[in-house]
Amino acid sequence: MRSIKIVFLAVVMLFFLQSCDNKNELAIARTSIIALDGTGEEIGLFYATYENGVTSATVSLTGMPAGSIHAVHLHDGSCDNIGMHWNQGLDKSFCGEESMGKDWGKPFAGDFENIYIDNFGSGSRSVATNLWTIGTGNSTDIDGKLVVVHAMASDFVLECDPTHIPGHMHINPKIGCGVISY
Ligand SMILES: [Cu+2]
Repeated sequence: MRSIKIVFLAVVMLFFLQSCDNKNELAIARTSIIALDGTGEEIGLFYATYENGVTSATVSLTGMPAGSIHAVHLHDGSCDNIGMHWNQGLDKSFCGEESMGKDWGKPFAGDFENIYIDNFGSGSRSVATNLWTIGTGNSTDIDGKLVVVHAMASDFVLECDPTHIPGHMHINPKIGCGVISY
């Protein structure tokens, strides 16, 4: 009887330990992206999953001018008061950093990509990276960060050129924002 109890306890503990190790558990984060022109219109969606150390994020935009290109970055702050580019709280360039074994090629950890809009006013782009996490609570966690859509494209190649002055501000109006929620 005593040995059965011990075996039972061991099994319970094993389950408990497994549930504590959520590294391989799927985490999902999302937000709708709202126009910043005061209409409150939804102009897009952000959806991301985090599993086995990799975050796969998709941003889709609708109702945009045909043929336009829009930079999307993660920012700190709130949609009423958008802060700087989210950079894992680090004061360094991510141009030379690796993501998924390849060059990240963008100055900030939170630089998403440019989204190309088709003739119907829609466009989407997906990014998979091991630079972001969801629900880990550490500096790489994108939960609570902002998805910001800009009026124009970002030239990530130029921004990573060694002759480019770091920290120099690019005038690219913000047209949409959403708070990533896990
Ligand atoms: Cu931005």
